[in-house]
Amino acid sequence: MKNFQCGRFVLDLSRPLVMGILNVTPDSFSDGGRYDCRDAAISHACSLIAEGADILDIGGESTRPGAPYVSPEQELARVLPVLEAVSGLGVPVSLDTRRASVMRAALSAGVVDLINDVSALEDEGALELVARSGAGICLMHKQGNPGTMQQRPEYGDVVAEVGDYLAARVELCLQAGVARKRLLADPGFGFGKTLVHNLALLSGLAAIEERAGVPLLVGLSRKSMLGTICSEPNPAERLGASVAAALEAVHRGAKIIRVHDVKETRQALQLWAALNSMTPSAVS
Ligand code: 7PM
Repeated sequence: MKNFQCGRFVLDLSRPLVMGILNVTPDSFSDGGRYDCRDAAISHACSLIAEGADILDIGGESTRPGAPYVSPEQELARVLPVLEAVSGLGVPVSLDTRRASVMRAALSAGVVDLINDVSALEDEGALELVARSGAGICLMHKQGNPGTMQQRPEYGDVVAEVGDYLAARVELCLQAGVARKRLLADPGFGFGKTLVHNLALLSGLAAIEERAGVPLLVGLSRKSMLGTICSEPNPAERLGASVAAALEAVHRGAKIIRVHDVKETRQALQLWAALNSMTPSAVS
């Protein structure tokens, strides 16, 4: 049985887990400012938990191309009150940040269990800092930087390159003293990838997990690749595609799915688990 250790929690990865997205950025692309104040964020957190979220992911800096600059002070001022309020709800709390200073403040306040970093702890000092904590770590791949990364993404073999990068980041963490059971890897759908790259990564998830040597967390929820495939410009109208993508990711080996729509994703996973628990003869 595979366990993932993060902060105060040990999570059993023998069934897929759902990470619920709680954005506290007023400019975030699909929750468009609805949860930018503390009380609204807390009530959203409670609904996500009631819907069955296994982890809450909280971020204060939008990584959307062209998003306005958020200073480290602003980012911390947004996320810290929410982290403090939700860290007592009985569910592991993940902090989506790229900044070592934000990580340091949240870790020393004792209000986060998992650091979810779209730049895989590349910020100066981040690796050492998080290694010394007991927090879990999600290492994500991206090519380029949020402002420009979708302009001209280029790869030779995208599955091999993403796998190699994640394996190298995992190795650095291990060398810094992080136990393997504290690590997750994420191919970073949409972060410097074309539709063709994203589809290759989804089909290649098993190879990426094998190369990274740690369980995979995957985020496809409402992403623009789904909008492209389904001709749906509005992210909030991509629920069907998001649920289908989550199922496919789990089928290909993802252990944690990062989603906006917890209830619907859980239902689909429950149905899928029931079908897969039957023997072929029982199904027919
Ligand atoms: C604007 C553009 C707002 C993009 C939000 C996003 C991931 C993540 C994000 C992911 C992990 C989103 C992204 N995506 N962390 N943070 N994996 N680990 O679509 O795919 O939610 S932000």
